Amino acid sequence: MSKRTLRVILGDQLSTQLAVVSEADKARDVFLMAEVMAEATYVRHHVKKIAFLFSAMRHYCNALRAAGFEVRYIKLDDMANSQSLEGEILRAVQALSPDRVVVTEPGEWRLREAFEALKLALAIPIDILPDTRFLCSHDAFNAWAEDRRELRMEYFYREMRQRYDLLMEADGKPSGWRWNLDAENRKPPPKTFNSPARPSFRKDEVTLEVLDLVRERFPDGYGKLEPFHFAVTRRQALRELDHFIEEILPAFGDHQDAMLAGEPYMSHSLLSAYINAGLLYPLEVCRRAETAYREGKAPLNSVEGFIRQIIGWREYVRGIYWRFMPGYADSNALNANEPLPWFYWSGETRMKCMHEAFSHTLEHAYSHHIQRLMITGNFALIAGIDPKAVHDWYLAVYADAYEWVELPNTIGMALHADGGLLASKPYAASGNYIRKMSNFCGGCAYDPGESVGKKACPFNALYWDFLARHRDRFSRNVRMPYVYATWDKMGEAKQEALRAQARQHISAMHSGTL
Ligand code: FAD
Ligand code: DLZ
Ligand code: SF4
Repeated sequence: MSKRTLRVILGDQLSTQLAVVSEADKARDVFLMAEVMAEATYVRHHVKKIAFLFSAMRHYCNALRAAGFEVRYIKLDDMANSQSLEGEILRAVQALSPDRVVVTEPGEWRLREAFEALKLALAIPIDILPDTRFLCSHDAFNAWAEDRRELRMEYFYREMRQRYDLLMEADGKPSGWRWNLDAENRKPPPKTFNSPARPSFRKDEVTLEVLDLVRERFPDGYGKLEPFHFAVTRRQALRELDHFIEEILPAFGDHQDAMLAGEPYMSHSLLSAYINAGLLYPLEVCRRAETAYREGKAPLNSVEGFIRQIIGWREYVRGIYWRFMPGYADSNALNANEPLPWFYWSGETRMKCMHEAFSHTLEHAYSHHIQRLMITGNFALIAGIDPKAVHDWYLAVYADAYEWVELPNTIGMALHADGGLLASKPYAASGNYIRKMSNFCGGCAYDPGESVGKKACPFNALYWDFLARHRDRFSRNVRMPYVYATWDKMGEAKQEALRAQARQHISAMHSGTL
């Protein structure tokens, strides 16, 4: 009897380039894919995220079958479904008697632990293969990080540019003679913004069935299920990529940090959910952007900024996650203990900037980076909200959220809870930053120019109170002395008024009236 391998594909591993697929033997091997409640409920996922993944999984299964592979696909409602991935692997092994199990390394620590434990429970070998979609392996990241006093993304990024020959010239210099054009990408929002319609895809029978399933099984799920515009196949995701490269990329850089009411996307790509689930490859996306630059179709500040997010930040946060887990998840360097206010889930707050970010999130399972970092993340940072609760929220509400990428962004970048391992300076900002970078304040119940009193913008007093609370830690930071000089110049009476105002904001936050 020839040997038979059970090949497991998780919901965010929908890539034919992975060895688990490319090395499969059509005549003997069998794939396993399973929709399970354990994955659908370990946080309160946005219902669009569940529907996107289930529909993409079912389409991927159909493509494998059409290519002649055998797939054991377990639907959420299948009677015998054990409702966990480990349970489904055990059931498949019993039913199919393979000689070994092969799985690509999962993107979350908890699942890798579970699969390691399975090795002991199974009488046959289980091989956990590296996830080769990433451009920097664990070994390569650890070699880079070893012996460095500080793990700064910028230096990691420059090495990645050279390794993958992206935006490099024949003389070995970076295109445009600069590695990083971020300074050109912080423009305030334009007075008029032309937002091109984004692609929307026809819902076929597979997607319609999944939408019915999600509606029925997750009636109290977070967020709005419809309208549902997501691409659910590689072909559709490639159309989304084409559209971004041709219509949006040229303006990506200029508007990267800007925010406008009613504009959830600005000039961002919306590609993260597809890249993370495996429908697009990070390198192909970067090469397409580089080609647009070489052909004169997109300026360097846009293309460099975009590529940096992918081969820089994306690979770097993944390296940080695996290097510092499992302890990283418990980081709370600033000793932040406030419970997450309910308005993160309901979206109901008088703060227009927060309300705007929450409504994009509820509606689209998306908000762009600056809203995640400088609005909802910044508020959680300066209000001192418990990092674990904030992490659970970010992991739940975005269609692109998996722990390997979400946790370092939340714990490290937004909350500074890792004590500055990832970001040298906390991303704390007052209402003035939000006023400058958005048009939100005009429609707000609060006034960004006021720091105390009834109309005082909550970001102002909370910002100063945050800096005062953590003076010992931050005053030593070379990038912070001017803010402490401003605080000192205020004098004691003003400082006390700001502290009292911050306490009022925190109690309004708890009572749901902020
Ligand atoms: P664009 O702005 O168009 O960027 C292009 C691509 O670069 C993205 O598709 C993404 O693949 C990559 N990228 C950009 N910034 C980052 C970053 N900081 N880290 C990793 N990749 C990046 N991103 C996720 O993919 N999943 C998450 O769960 C997630 N959680 C976040 C939580 C917080 C608190 C913060 C501050 C950021 C988080 N990010 C996360 C990073 C970033 O906000 C999203 O990748 C981005 O908003 C996705 O939208 P886009 O595809 O339009 O991105
Ligand atoms: C996020 C998710 C959801 C909602 N459901 C499933 C599922 O039913 N089956 C599955 O294989 N994967 C699912 N996923 C993705 C996994 O949670 C993901 O593979 C891990 O979080 C590791 O990144
Ligand atoms: Fe946000 Fe303050 Fe502006 Fe209101 S005034 S939108 S709370 S920054």
